[in-house]
This record gives sequence, structure tokens and C-alpha cells, in this order.
Amino acid sequence: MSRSEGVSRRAFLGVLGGAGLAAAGCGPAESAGQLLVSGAPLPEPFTVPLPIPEVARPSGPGRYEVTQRVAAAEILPGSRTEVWGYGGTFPGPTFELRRGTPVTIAVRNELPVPTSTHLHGGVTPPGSDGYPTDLVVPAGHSTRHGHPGEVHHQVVKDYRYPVEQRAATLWYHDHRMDFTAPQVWRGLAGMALVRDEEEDALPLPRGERELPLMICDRSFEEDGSFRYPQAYSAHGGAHGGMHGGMHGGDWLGLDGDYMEGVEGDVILVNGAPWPVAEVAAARYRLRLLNASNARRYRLQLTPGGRFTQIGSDSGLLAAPVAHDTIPISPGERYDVVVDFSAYPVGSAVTLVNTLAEGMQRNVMRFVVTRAARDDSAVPATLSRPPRRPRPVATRTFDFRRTGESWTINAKPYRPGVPLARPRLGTAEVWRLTSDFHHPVHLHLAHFQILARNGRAPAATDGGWKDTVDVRPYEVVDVLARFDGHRGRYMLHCHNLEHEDMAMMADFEVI
Ligand SMILES: [Cu+2]
Repeated sequence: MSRSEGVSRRAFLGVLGGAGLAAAGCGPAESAGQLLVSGAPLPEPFTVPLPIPEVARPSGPGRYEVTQRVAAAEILPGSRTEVWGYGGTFPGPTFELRRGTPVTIAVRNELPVPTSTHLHGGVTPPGSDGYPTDLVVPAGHSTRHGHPGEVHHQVVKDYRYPVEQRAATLWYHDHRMDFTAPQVWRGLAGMALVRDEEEDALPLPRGERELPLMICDRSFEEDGSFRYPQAYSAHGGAHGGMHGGMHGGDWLGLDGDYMEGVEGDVILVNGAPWPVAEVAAARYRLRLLNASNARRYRLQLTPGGRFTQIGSDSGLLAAPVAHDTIPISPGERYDVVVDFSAYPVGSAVTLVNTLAEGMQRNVMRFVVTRAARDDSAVPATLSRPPRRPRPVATRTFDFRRTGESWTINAKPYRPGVPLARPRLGTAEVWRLTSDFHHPVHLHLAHFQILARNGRAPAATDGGWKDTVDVRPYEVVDVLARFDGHRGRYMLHCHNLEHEDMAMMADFEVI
């Protein structure tokens, strides 16, 4: 790690002053970040076909090898964007996993920076969980100036996933200490689907009628490269910092105006700007993921229509629930079925975000091009999720700005210093309080939302989850189960700029 990276947070805090939160009051109340305007002209919406990421192919039984590398992608039509991708693609390949079939994924790092890969939603042993200072460093990377306790794996690391968990929509992304936000922004994210026999037995839409939809926002420079509000040192350096394309210097940290979080002005689905998908007049299963750094969405279908929710972050619901709108904060997933036979052939059905205005209100479009036979169904009973256990303890975690940091219980993140030690096999009520929009994510533990401000949670809060949208001045009670593995895990805000600005904490399962 270079000297400049080591001081990034301090350098950032020095320039922050008091401006960060004052700006929060100016934007729409539902906004969780600052809009970063592109230099490039915005692309025409609904012209680029929806891409579907490749499914990862094993290199041997139970083994995958994926290389993180720099590659060129055509994201804006006619221009070239440098991406940092798993397998050189953005999104990375989709991993198809099966409950009870463990896999090892060897992640090779050919990027100019260290990485740590977290399987979000995975019940993963601590050594493979993507701890922020458990790094895979590229060849020739200096090992000086690291964080205390930092671990370096040279070039490649085997991540071991037991996959002892229910069918669910998971995703994976970079989790490097201090640099998660810019590294995910550059492309380090992909989806992973766990399947099991319980799900196989259901007549849900499948094959071409099951679409993973990774939604995120980005901004672009005039030359088509990703724009991110980062500050650079004046002189260039060869210290393994964030070699930033047209910028010569080392990366110093986030531009202080963006402490709330960075929102791009181009909405991407599976890496394509405002794409269009041709669909049959039939049911489709949509695996919705908000992979944005900071942007929240309230998804709606226009000219009308309903989402039938069948699953949440951590697996299938007991029974389907219909929604007119779906709120989705960074890190969350909603597994839904949309029946396009409700629209006449020839219809355009647009997925919009009612929290945004102008171009950013658009997400993607479906065009119903043909009548089709449909043998799928959404049964009234979907699964038998684990029942709510009885909690053995209650703890409070306060997500708040303290001085010039984002903190949990007034403490900026300190690796290796756990704020809680729950016992394996028990459940606890964790009360999450907040001063702003903080999507709170727990590693390892899945939870149910018990209450918001002491009242019943929303209809969209159902099922077992790993990420919950905690809104300004809200008190959210969740019942978390600590199952699977002992060891060091984390809870943190999944607004990636907040996460990099110290809003993380360790907990240790004992
Ligand atoms: Cu936050």
C-alpha cells in the first residue's frame, strides 16, 4: 500500500470541513447522495439491448478461477470505457451455486490495486468472507504502509464457499479497506444465484424467462471513461495507488462534497445504459439487485402493473406478496415475478424509479413482442423458511455522523475491535438507529425486520434479509441469527462512500 493511500482518510477528513451534511438537507428527502453530472452526453434511453452476464464455467469439479483485470467495454454506444472487472467484464460472470455443493473460487488479481472479494449474503467462513484488510495484492505490489493486521495474499487467493444455505439471490463485490466505493464503481461486482431442491420443485419462470437485473448508476467523462469524484496528489507516483486514467497522481480520497455518497446520472442494468429487453407475453422472474454505491430506488412499472415478490435478500418467502412499488437500497435484492401477459402485444413497459426525476427516473424498458405459451405459475406456498428464533440479547447500533466521520456507536471503524460477541446458534435483536439514509448490512447473519419506529414493518420488509434500508431518524429492530461459523464478521453501512468513510464495525461470533 502506498504512502498516499495510507493517509487517504485523514486527507479527506482534512478537506471536509462542515459542508458534508449541510448539503444533505438541500436535496430531495429520499436522496442518499450527491448527483455527479457526466461530461459525456447522456445516451438515448431504451436503445441498447439488455445484456445477460455470462454464467461462470468451473475449471474443475467444485472449482472456479476468475481473474480481476482491466478491460475495455462499450457502455455508452460508440465510446470505450475502461472497466475493472471479474473476468474483465462488468458485471462479472454469474455464479450458479447449489445448496450443499461447496465451491472454491480462486480470485487472481491483475489490477493495479489490492482487492478483497465479499460474497454478499453468503454464509461463509471468516477466512473467505472478504474482510477489508484480507487482501489479494497484485504482482510487485509494495507491502509497506498497510493497516495494522493487514494480510496480503500474493496475486491469488482461494475463497471457499460451503454453500450451506437456502436458494437466494446473492452478489459479490470488492470490499477493500478505504477503497470499496471507487473499486466497485469501476466494475468489481457480479451476481451469484444459489439454487436448491425446494426452489426446483416450484413452477416458477426459468431459463430465458429468469433475468438477473443488476441496477446501478455511473457517470462518465467526455472520453467515455468512468467519472468518480476523487482527489489526486499533484505529482504522479509509481506507488501502486489508483492509477487514474487521465490523472497522473496518486489517489488521495473522495472529494469532500460527496461525503453523502455518489450518485451517477446514467442508470445501468447489467452494465448497459437504460437498456431494453424484448419479452413474450408471459411471466418473467426478475432478480432485482441494487448494486449502486449510494442511490436508492422506488421501482414501479409504467403504464401500470404489479410485482409479485417471491423472495427477499436471503431466499424465498413463505408466500408471494404483491406490490405496486418496490423500495430498494444499496445491497438489497428483491426476487419478483412480473406477468407481461397483462399487457397487449406491442406494449412498452418501463421500469422507473419514482424517487428520481428527469432522465434518472428511467431504469429500463420491456417491450412485449409476442404472444407465447406459459406453463409457469406462482404457487400460493413457496417455501418453508426457518422460523423466528427467540432472542437471547438486545443491542443497539447507532449509525450517525460523529464529527467528521460516519460512525457506528460514535466509533469510526477499527479492524479487529469487535463491537459485539454473539454466540453461535443464537439470535439477538439488533436495534439500528440512524441520522440519515443508511442501508445496514450484516455479514454472515440473516435477519427478519421486526419493527420500524416501534410499528409493524412495511409489506416489502418481509422474509429473511441481510440488508435493511434504515431511513433518517428511524429505529429499525431486526432479529438476527448467528449460524454457520464462528469468527470475525462485520456490520456496516452499504452506502459505499459511508463504508469507506469508517461506517463499519466488526462483530465476533463466539
Ligand atoms: Cu450510511
